[in-house]
Amino acid sequence: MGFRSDFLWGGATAANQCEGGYDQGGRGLANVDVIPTGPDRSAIIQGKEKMLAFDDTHFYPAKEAIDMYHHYKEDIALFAEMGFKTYRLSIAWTRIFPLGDELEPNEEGLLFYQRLFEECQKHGIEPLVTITHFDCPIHLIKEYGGWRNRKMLTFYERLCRTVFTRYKGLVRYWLTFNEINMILHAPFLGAGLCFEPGEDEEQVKYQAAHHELVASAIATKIAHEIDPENQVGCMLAAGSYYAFNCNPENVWSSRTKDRQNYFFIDVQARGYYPTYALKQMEQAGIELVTEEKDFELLAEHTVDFISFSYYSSRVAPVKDGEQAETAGNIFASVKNPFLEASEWGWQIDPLGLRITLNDIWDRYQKPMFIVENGLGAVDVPDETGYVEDDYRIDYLAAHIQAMKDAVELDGVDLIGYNTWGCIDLVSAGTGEMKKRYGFIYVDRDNEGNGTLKRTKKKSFDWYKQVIASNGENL
Ligand code: P53
Repeated sequence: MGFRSDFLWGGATAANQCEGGYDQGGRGLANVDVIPTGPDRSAIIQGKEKMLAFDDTHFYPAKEAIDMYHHYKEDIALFAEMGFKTYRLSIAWTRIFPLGDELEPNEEGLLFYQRLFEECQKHGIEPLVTITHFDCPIHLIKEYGGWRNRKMLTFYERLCRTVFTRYKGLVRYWLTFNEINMILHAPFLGAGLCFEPGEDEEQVKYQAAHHELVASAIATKIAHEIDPENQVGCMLAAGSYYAFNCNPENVWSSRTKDRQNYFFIDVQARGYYPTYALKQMEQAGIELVTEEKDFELLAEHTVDFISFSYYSSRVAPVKDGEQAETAGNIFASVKNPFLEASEWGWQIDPLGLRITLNDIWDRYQKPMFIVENGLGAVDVPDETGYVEDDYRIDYLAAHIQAMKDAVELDGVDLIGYNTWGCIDLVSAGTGEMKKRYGFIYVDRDNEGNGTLKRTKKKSFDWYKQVIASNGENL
């Protein structure tokens, strides 16, 4: 009983939130570089305000981040010390194709990840690589409008072919798009979309989504052709919706909200547009421009496994609508009175993870991989830099227990678990450093001050023994 013996314990990061070195090694600029901290961030992420270059009045945390570009050996050694079986990271598109539409890749960028993967291999760590984690080259946004343009398929295919070929034998696990449903909530992050005034945003978002879905199928096809050992997954920002109460209207509302997110995974896992989505688009007047071969690609190249992030369950909007909303999350949710929340207002619900695992398993019957989970909190180090983060241990222990229940009591097929931000990094939602998830403290603050020194937190040794006991000692 318990987790499978080859269970993939580990942690996750994304290039733009940890690497820094934004102008090193011939790297080009991406959307994620030019998103500042502060009050303008949210409108930019949603594509409602345009920022496609740096200005003097904002702070851009991704430029240096935690400088993993220069610290990766030290950081991977620390992951290995915890016993990581896997490390999820993303490649920065603009390190490999600085503009995005070149015919030839940038060798220096390719070499950077080659060395990083070799470092993983040296420590017996299996990399899990997200091909795009919210990044889109700025040039492709300016020149083509990001994923609204069908030409993105060609550029993405070239990126995939390049990395699958180059890293054959070093990488076997791939994710095509991070949190693909995020395109609906944060379209500048999800697809490099900036909207023009008066534009039909839903039309643009679903057209871009279609392009990403087809691109994902093409990536899956090529990955399998280049190396039959390759395993390709989709990636959902998950967290099942609850109905606020048993009013059938509210139950229906929660079903509708779940489907909005599952739509993407339905296509990637089953290979066709679900009927409810076709009907909803028709009713909303959304007309997709598609090609015949798109549907063949979708049908023939479904994903090998389903990966997802889970931070919280959600509560669907209420018909008679007097209920308070939770704070601090791109996903709007009605506040659940039965749950406590993090300092950022994200509600904490371990049983919700068991529910979500069961929902996804029942829906797809494909192996699942939790690739993000964790608690963003303010850590206060003592004079030596040590953080006693019992609150983080409590959160993770409760979620691992819930996941164990789903495996042992419900029989879901789960292949791995990665905590988010296993080393402190820049928050995607807010751009803060203060919102920390790591087992490893990084000395850097919201304004970019600090020595970048890495220090193990209390949770470091705790997670080490969780892995060593294959999840038995929580
Ligand atoms: P931060 C919102 C809701 C669910 C997942 O988020 C989200 C977000 C974005 O805020 O994104 C994922 O850093 C994402 C990571 C991100 C992580 O959640 O805002 O894949 O890039 O850092 C946590 O606390």
